[in-house]
Formats: sequence, C-alpha cells, structure tokens
Amino acid sequence: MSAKRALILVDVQNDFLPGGSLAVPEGDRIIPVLNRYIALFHRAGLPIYATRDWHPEQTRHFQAYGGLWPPHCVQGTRGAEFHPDLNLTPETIIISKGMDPNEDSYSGFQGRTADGVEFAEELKRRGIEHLYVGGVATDYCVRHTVLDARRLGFRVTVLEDAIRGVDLTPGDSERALREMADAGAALARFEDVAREISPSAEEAPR
Ligand code: VGL
Ligand code: ZN
Repeated sequence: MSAKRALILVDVQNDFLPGGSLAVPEGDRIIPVLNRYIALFHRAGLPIYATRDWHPEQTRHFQAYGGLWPPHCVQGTRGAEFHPDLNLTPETIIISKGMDPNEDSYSGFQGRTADGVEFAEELKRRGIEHLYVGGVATDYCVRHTVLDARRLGFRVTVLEDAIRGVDLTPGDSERALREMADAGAALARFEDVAREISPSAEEAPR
C-alpha cells in the first residue's frame, strides 16, 4: 500500500509572479508545469491544496511596519489572487496564511482552511501522508512549508521543475534545496512523479 498523497501548490499568486509587487524572477515559467501536476493528481483522484499569502494592509511583515517586504498579497486585492493561468480545479482546498499582523507566516502549516482548520489537522483528517510541493518562493514559503512538513513527520517530494526562488542573497534557492534534501525531502521532476502515481498506467490502460 502506498502512502496517501496530495499536491501542495504554494503561493502561486499574482504578486509573486512577473508584474507583481514581489515578483519571483521567471516565476511564471512554472505555471505550465504546475498545470501538468494538477491534471495528474486530479486524474488520479488525489487531493490538491493551494496555499496563499493573505495579509492585512498593515502587518509587521511589510517594510513600512518594520518587516522585510514591500506590500504584497493584501486580502481582496488582485495581487493576492491566484494567477489566472493556473488551472485550479473546483475541488482545490485553499489554505490561507499571514493574516496575523504580528507574524511573517512563511509556512503553509501556519495556515488554515476557510473553516479555520489548521493545515496539519486538515491533512491528518484526510489520512494524507505524502506531500508533493511546488510553487514559490523556493527560499521562503516552499522551504518553510517543506521543513515544517518533515518536522511533523510527512513524507515530502519537492517538485524541482515547478519551484522558483527570490534569491535576495544569491544562492538562497540552492541552499534551500540542499536544506530540504538534508531534512529528508525527495527531489523529483514530472516524469518521476507521473511514474510514481500511475505506475502501471502503460501496462494496463483503462
Ligand atoms: C513569501 C515573501 C514574503 C512566499 C511570502 O510566499 O514565499 N515570500 N511573503
Ligand atoms: Zn508575505
């Protein structure tokens, strides 16, 4: 029996993509790849989660209030919306984080469902044991989400071909990848994951 799997799309929001207020360079290049993963998981009947940064207008996360960042992903703005080219399924479960004006909240595990259920609890209720993580930014939200998932005992596969980083300091994304691998996350690309998820697809077409 294989572990129950889920796809986790981290913060694929307008403000983190080219044209946005905190754009990850070439962040839009991962969208077609993420769409392939979405189709793969959807066809296999596996759950899909989309985390989103969901900040109030005033938060200590923003430079004007002592934080690191320009304003981004403010609740209800266009910048906070998921990118229009991302083919989210209607069943996708949204996990919001960053609502507390006193916290940075880089990790999806600091987020909740629309009903207020903490992300870890939500995954536990559904019996999910293995997370496949893609999105932005490799060196912030992807990194924190993956490291938290490992600490909480989830199996994690980082979707190497579907992540991009900010690299405020050059090399941050490379270091983040190494750190995630050292924490026990597997790194994989689309063909690997497709094989894992439908291992006998070619031998036994249905
Ligand atoms: C993020 C910077 C600030 C992220 C969120 O989603 O990686 N990065 N807030
Ligand atoms: Zn943020």
